[in-house]
Amino acid sequence: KKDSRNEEFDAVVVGAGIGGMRMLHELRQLGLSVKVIEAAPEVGGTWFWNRYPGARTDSESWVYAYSFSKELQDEWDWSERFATQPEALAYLKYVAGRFDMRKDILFNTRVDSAIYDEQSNEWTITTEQGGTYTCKYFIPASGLLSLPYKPDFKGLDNFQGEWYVTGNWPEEKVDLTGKRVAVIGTGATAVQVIPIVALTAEQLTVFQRTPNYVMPGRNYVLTEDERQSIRANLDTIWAMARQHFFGFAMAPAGRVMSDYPPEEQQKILEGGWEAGGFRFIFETFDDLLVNDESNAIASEFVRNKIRAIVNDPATAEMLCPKDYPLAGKRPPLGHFYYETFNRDNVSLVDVNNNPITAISENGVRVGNDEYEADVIIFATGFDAGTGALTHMNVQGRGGVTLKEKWEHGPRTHLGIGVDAFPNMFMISGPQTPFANIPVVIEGAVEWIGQAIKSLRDNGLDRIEATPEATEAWNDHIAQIVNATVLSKGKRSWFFGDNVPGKAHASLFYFGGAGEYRKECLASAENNYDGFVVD
Ligand code: NA7
Repeated sequence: KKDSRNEEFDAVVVGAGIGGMRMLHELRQLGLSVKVIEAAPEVGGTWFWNRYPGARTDSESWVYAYSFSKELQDEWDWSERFATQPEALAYLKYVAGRFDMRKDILFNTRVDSAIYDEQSNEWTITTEQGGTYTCKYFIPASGLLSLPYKPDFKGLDNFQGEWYVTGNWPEEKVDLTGKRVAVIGTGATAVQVIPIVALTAEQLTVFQRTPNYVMPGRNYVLTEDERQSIRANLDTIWAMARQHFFGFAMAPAGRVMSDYPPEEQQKILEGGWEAGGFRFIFETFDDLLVNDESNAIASEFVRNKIRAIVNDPATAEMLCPKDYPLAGKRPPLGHFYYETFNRDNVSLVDVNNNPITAISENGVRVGNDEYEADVIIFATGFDAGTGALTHMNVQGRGGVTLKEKWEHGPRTHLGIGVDAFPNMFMISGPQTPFANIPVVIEGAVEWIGQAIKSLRDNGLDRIEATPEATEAWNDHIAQIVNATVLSKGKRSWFFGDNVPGKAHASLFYFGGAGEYRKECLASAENNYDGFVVD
């Protein structure tokens, strides 16, 4: 059934995940009329689609949440240190109900195009379902990791078994009991999938191209005492998270590696390893991401842990990353990940030098070898940062599209605006920080809300990034990332290197979420420096 509505709003937001929902709330507070357009039948974004076994947050649950409402924080209890996908989704559904959001969300609707008209200074959004919506402010909150990437292996059509993509996992339960399962990929997603699938599958074969430095998650159930203590300290927790480089409620370690003798270094690293999660990186030494020697010591520490955990020495060596530093790729959090390779029903296949050549009728083909499987799970990542945006037909002034504009990598100012795209504000757009996402989102949403309010209060109706500011932001981003180990990874999706043909460019601002917030506020305080407002 075609939806031939033509409706007008102050703002159209794309996506009802963490970003779109939060934006809706902010704009309503300002009294704007808003329509949120969402492809799924429910809110949740990432947490709606990524229902694969083992999916959970890698941020501690109490900071993987909204901070805008004291009541909401009082009402909600997290049950574990790292929330499971069902719990993260339940939270977002609760928020949608609590703030009566669904009445402004159009579900099961996918945006096809968003076109700016200079004469009317309006955006026209069309959907695949045939609807047309005009608005002044176009706000994509379409996600930084929302368009799954699946390699184009030949032969998949002939595969006799079932296959799944983790980022688009079916709502119905997938029963893997007694099946021979192949998992392709060993990124943050696969690292969550593998230990859970291993528990029920008859046989699990993992195809690894690049090994990762997997940090132990050390998840636990929160006790009532812990929950009360978190609640009592929320102001401090959020203040810490807003200042932290990656948006976590962690304080700097206050020390660097070279100030300590080797035995002390190992003791401190051991403490971080025991603390679990990203605390190994952020609470041990402050120079792991910027000093090659410090990083090398921490990287070797992780390799030695892998060697100690994994019984078979050949498998252990295969699991050890050797040709790039810790944090050169996004480090996954594991929940008994390395231990899983000690199970009799789990095997690891190195496809770095011998790539997967095809999917056959019976399984995965690597050169002349065939690995039989009843089920193949593609945990092969996302077209990160820009993918969701360039796959919509977004046209700015003069008909230029985001896709054309970003052919050689994204160009934005503050990751929020793009020159030639007036009144478009991106949430979690490329060139914003990659960090604990809700913290980054809330900062962006507040900034966008203030910008719109400021336009309105001053009788203005257009804001647009300047080309000069856009180039400067791009240079700034490149300079920062080159001073860190993040630029020394292999096929890192931080740089678009995981998708064949995608331009190599930093998709994120790695100067720290706290610094980023300051840069955004400085622009606003300086009459929206870097933007033309008229
Ligand atoms: P990632 O981190 O991009 O992982 C994808 C994995 O798939 C990675 O191990 C890839 O190996 C592997 N891959 C991709 N293409 C192939 C081919 N052709 N052959 C073999 N292996 C392949 O995605 P995730 O979903 O795990 O994580 C993304 C983020 O989402 C995560 O960090 C969280 O922030 C949420 P490669 O490393 O490219 O050699």
